Amino acid sequence: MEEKKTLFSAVQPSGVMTLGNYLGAIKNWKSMIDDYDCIYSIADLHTLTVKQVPADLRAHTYELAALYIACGLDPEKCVLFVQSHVPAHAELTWILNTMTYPGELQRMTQFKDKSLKHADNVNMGLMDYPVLMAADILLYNTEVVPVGIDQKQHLEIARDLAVRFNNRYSETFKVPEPYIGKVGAKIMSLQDPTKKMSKSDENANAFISLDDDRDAIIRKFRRAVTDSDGRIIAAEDKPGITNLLSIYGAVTGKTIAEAEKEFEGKGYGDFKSAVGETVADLIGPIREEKDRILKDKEFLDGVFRSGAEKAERIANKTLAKVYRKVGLVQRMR
Ligand code: ATP
Ligand code: LTN
Repeated sequence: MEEKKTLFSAVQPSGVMTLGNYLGAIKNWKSMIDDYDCIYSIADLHTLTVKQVPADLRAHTYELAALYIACGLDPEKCVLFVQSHVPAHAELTWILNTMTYPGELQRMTQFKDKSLKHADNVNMGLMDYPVLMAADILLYNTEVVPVGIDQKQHLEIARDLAVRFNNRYSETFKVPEPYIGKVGAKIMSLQDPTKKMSKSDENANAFISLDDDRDAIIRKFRRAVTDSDGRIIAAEDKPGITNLLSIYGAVTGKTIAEAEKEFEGKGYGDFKSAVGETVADLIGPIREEKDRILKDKEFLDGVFRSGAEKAERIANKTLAKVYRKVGLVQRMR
């Protein structure tokens, strides 16, 4: 049998996932499980780059795991683990840090945005975020990384570091490719459709959380900021309507053109309600399943344990190879 390619991705447990995270990332992950060796992580070390309430971080980690499984990521069919449970991630980050230049990290859009947003806590970890992400990916000989469009720049760093290491020490890492879905790669805020929908937005009306109930979802869509032109078409000067059309398309599998046709002649009110209903139908069952799984902490701890064991086996092999190549003396057992 032909060997499957390895796929790696992760989400930070920085809050409850949004519709943006789902449509931009997780939805694609499920459909790739049969075709790739899939490794999905909960990037808790990344989350520490902005201030966290410790108890909330712990709760969000279990929540995200339950959500992964509720979204169809069967832990029997993929490796599902918590990043901090596999020390090799932090260890490879150190080695990669010695070959990364501050300028490469300072020009990252996310670093600039988050530095402004968290001006009281611009720490080394925030700047080093893409190097830890590169370590995540490179430890597993990953070939494909499904992410939303906002992560493309970070993936470039991972590629550059892989090539740099290979050139300096001989072929070691595979050079990973991003996989960015055709629809839903960038879902915008419902309150400011020129900004991406983000789970850390201080205005809860700006995002749909996968924890929102039916009423909240429909209310948020009814309040979504649009324009006053009245036509339901996608256009550059109509970011609000365009965003709603692409959400509708991503959820139903219809193209934007098909969605435009469906709502031709309808008013914005009806259109917004229809999008809200469709999204509520999608999220309701996922939320219920997540809540059911979340009650069983023992099950989740078991998933974490076996996930970390499987991940560690691959990661430690890569790390040992890296340590050897850079000239560190092997520890005797
Ligand atoms: P935070 O608000 O804490 O920065 P976030 O909501 O941006 O977090 P991440 O955990 O950084 O979410 O991202 C998880 C995945 O979801 C990534 O693959 C990212 O590209 C994708 N993603 C995040 N926001 C969107 C969005 N609005 N549309 C599409 N994909 C998104
Ligand atoms: N930075 C990513 C989360 C993440 C990730 C990764 C994604 C951490 N490590 C490795 C892909 C591969 C984000 O989506 N904000």
